[in-house]
Amino acid sequence: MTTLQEQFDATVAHSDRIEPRDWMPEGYRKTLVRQIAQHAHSEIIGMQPEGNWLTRAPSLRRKAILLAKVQDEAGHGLYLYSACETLGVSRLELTEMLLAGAQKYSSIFNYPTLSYADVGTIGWLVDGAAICNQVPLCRTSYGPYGRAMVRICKEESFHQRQGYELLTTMMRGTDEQRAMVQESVDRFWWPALMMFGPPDADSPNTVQSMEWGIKRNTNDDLRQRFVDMSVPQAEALGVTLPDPALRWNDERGHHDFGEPDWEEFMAVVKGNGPCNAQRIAHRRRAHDDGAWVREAALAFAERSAEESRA
Ligand code: BYC
Repeated sequence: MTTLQEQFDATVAHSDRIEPRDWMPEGYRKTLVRQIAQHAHSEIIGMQPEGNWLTRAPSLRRKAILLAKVQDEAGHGLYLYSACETLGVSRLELTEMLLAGAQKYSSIFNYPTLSYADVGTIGWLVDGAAICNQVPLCRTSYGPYGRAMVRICKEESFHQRQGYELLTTMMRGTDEQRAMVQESVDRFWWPALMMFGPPDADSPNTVQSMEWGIKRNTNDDLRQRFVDMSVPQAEALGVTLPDPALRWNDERGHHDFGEPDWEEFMAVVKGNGPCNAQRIAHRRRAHDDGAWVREAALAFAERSAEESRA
């Protein structure tokens, strides 16, 4: 007779899916809760830097695009919180852990958005990095997470295109607009590379997460893929990526590139980035402002249940 552990191992080895009612090791469940919650929080906090420009969009068309994108991020957060709830933890508990600093969100959203070009750069580089990281997650071993990722990736590719299209339009504009794009790319390039997490040698979770089929690639592999993908896009756009070490390596068949500032990354992850305090304060305010909606929904559900019992 096979043990539960053996059944789990066989499912993972065959790249089949683990589903919510299947037995799973406690470490697997905890790792998933950590990663999916962090991902969900990132989508929700990620609405803030771009939401900052909604009232100052340069045209009705740009405003409609940005509104749709920011709303999509809210949807992504909700799919991911739902996937996480299948692991036995409620959305309210997850939100409280975020607000208490017990769970993280992506470092990238702790940087400010200083010009409208940042909307384009976030679409191109931040959503581009997100796609690179998330396409392999469509094949993650946990069913609800993988299925959420399929839909999210489709929407992310629209997000990336709108960003690239905005930057292309600005690059065809005035010298001042081109300078805005370059300045924005200069600020976002390195933080975008940090989105993939620490170097493999300093990543405590990668080996185990790959064994469990939660992650399908290492942080460094995906970072390399992103650099290789971005270089020709930057050339087509006419911007310079701010890395003097960036060059094609014929032997490796990849671009060599410089080292991100990992001290800065650690500072941001620990809560000391330029906007950490602002992002969490804003999230806490939104949560408090929504208390009456949660109470009303709960009261309505209780009354409906009572009425149907009667
Ligand atoms: N930021 O062992 P490691 C979006 C933490 S949303 C902050 O390599 P792992 C979008 C990590 O949690 C983008 N923390 O970890 C939304 C771990 O901490 P603890 C969000 C980071 O999990 C709106 C420690 O560092 N995407 O695209 O194996 C608008 C050691 O790291 C970061 C996802 O969440 C970071 N960048 O690998 C636009 C994707 N990196 O808890 C766009 C799903 C690492 O052990 N997540 N840490 O203390 C993943 O793929 C993986 O969790 C990561 C990290 C690759 C991010």
